[in-house]
Amino acid sequence: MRVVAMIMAGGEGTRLSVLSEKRAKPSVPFAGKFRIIDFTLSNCVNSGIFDVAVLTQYRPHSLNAHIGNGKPWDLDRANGGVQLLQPYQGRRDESWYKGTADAVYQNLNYIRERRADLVLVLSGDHIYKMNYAEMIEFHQQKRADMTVAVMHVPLEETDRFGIMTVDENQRVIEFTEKPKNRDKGTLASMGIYLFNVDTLIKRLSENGEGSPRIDFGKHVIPAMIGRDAVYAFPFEGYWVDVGTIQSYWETSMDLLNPDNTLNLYDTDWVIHTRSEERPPAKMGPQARVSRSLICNGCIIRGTVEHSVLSPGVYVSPGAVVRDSVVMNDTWIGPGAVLDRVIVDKNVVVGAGVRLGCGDDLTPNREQPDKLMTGITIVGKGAHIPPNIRIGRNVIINADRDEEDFPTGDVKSGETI
Ligand code: ADQ
Ligand code: ADP
Repeated sequence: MRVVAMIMAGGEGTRLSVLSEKRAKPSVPFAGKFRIIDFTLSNCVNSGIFDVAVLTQYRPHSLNAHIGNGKPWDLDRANGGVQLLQPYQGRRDESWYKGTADAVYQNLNYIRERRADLVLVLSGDHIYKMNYAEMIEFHQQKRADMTVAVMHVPLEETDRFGIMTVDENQRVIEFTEKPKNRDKGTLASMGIYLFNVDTLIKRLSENGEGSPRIDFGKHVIPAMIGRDAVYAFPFEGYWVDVGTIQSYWETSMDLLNPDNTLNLYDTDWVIHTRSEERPPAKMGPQARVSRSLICNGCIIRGTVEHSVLSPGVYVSPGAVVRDSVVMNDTWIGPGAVLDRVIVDKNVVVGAGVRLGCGDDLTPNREQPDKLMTGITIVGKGAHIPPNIRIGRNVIINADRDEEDFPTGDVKSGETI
């Protein structure tokens, strides 16, 4: 059986706000030294799948640089390996991927050339560990045309997922994409699909009246129910779609929970990444670090509590970093206090700055749907002048210079 994995990495990812303004969502840093897509890429190779395509379109630079020739994942192979598939750029309007199914459709030749028997469609934004070989075995036992991985989700979240009903054999009998009403049950699609290649080609190639093939969840899967043998493969374990600032922050904090089932230290299921050489993390004489992940190249002279620090972060004496995520090479000045903040790369936090302070939970005025729970975000390369107080649900845009900062404090809910 020849399996080709197609990783969807082309969504706009606007719900991650400034974190995905300059990079595709799958290349947003996560858990200190990784990027989100590392989990899916590692799952592929750990499951024995070495034929992997990554379908990109928006802001692909850091994703391209990160994946490169695929060496960190052992995907730098002459036969198979990893391929980045961009939409054909010649005539932008026509060739842009209109959705997930259209992205695969535009690359059917790649699938044919690889002589695939099975096509595994994956998303580049999910944090989980899964052995796809078990799903493939299930698919073959059921003699399925398509198998979708499923898990139960809380009832109040069913409107974010494809929700389905199955019979006693796990065959899907009903599928509703993002139902508005909560009467469809809680069995959710994880957006992971395994197709027999013939079924895939057939269903993507028919584009008659009333059967568009733009998205898998909206168009292709619902149209298959009843016509094709579609089965639901139950997954048990940790799985999150880190699509929003809230879920990004919660998933980062989950890593610090001693009961978390996403074990990054499992030597039987290593998550691979591309990383630079850095010296070991160094703790100064007054350093106090608890319940945190601290990467190589960090120098800690202050206090870090319940936080995730990427490589090269400097925490000055008297500074406090609490319930926060701080990305590469950010400098935190003496006496600065960070509380519930996500700080992108190469930020300078001036001495004495208070970031994320007070109890005011006014939603962000420009992005109220993304920031309303008290998390403040600092975009890549911003320089925050010393001694100012910045409230909650604030967005500081990337590359914001000290000179452009408003004088005085920044109130909760502002974007600057
Ligand atoms: P969503 O994640 O909302 O729901 P979608 O927006 O289609 O669905 O994105 C799926 C993945 O494809 C994401 O990783 C996204 O970045 C990527 N993607 C989107 N458009 C793309 C394009 N044009 N080119 C390449 N990649 C693209 C889906 C299913 C639901 C299911 C949830 C589980 O539709 O049924 O429950 O995933 O998270
Ligand atoms: P990230 O913030 O996602 O980590 P990096 O700073 O690592 O991004 O950049 C990733 C790669 O993309 C680097 O090789 C960088 O040179 C390249 N890059 C970034 N922005 C651009 C751009 N606008 N045009 C071309 N290459 C870029």
